[in-house]
Amino acid sequence: MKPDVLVAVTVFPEILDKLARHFEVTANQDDVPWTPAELTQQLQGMQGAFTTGTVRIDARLLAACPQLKICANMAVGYNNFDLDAMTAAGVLATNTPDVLTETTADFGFALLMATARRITESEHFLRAGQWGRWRYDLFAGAEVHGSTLGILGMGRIGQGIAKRGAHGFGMKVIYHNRSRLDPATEAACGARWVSKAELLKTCDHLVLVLPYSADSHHCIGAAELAQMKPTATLVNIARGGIVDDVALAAALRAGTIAAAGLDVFEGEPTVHPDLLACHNVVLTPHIASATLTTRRAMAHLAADNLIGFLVHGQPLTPLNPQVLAV
Ligand code: 8YV
Repeated sequence: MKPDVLVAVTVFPEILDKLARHFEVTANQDDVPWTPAELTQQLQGMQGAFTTGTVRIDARLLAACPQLKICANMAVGYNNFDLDAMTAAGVLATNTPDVLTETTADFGFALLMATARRITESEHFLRAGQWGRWRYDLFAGAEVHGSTLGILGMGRIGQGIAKRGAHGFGMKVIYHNRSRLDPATEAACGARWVSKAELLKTCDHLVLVLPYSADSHHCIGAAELAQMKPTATLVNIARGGIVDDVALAAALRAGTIAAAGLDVFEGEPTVHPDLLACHNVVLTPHIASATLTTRRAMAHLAADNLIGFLVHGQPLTPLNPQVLAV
């Protein structure tokens, strides 16, 4: 008998075909937003779940779904998983590292450029018919090449952004991370480790690429923004909640920093009205990994984790491999 698998979000049809070769598949191709109770209901009898960052897996759900063996996230971030609860319940968690690194780093850089050079703000001005004449300071932004790029969090995506900045744009790259990179990797990234305080006060552009956790919650708030240069830009492609959005909007209004580029938000898809009211912020709907090639690769990796584990006993990218040893 084929194991039962729930695909909790809409995916490429080819992924459903692939999964159907191994599993009895229940899909959510209409993208119905399930409440936790509805998700629990849908998961009854399922051994596997295909999830993304919007699907919360916690202790209460796990207790109600004792037959569940694996949740395969189509995302590298996994703060939607209570990993400790999953491990305690013997449920394997997997994510999709590596396949999105370069695409997400490209987007981080695109957001930095758009923010520093005021691209969307000037487009809105033009579309609104406000462009009357050339002016020497019309939408004058911040220099990117040769400036100082700060990176908070220095995993694979952070390193990709560092390389783009150092080698493509001749930027001085500084970073802060709990653990320092080894000297060879630092050299390859053209990056130098500094304290968080030095990072905040020195950089011209700060990109956030750290995972969300209780430790990183609001790690950029009013106090941190106040340490930055008034000409600085802030880019968040990591997770909502890492930045205090209300404090950021206040800083953007007050000119504490010059501009921000945000792909992620606290409480998304709702965006705080204070941010929507700011002209000096570029806002995108959590699309840093969104090229069809990369999203396809992520979806295949998540599906391959389900097949690898439920059919062959061997997942590709487990987050809690201790579950396999039991
Ligand atoms: C995903 C992401 O598209 O991989 C991640 O962690 O943030 C994005 O690439 C998103 O999480 C899907 O929910």
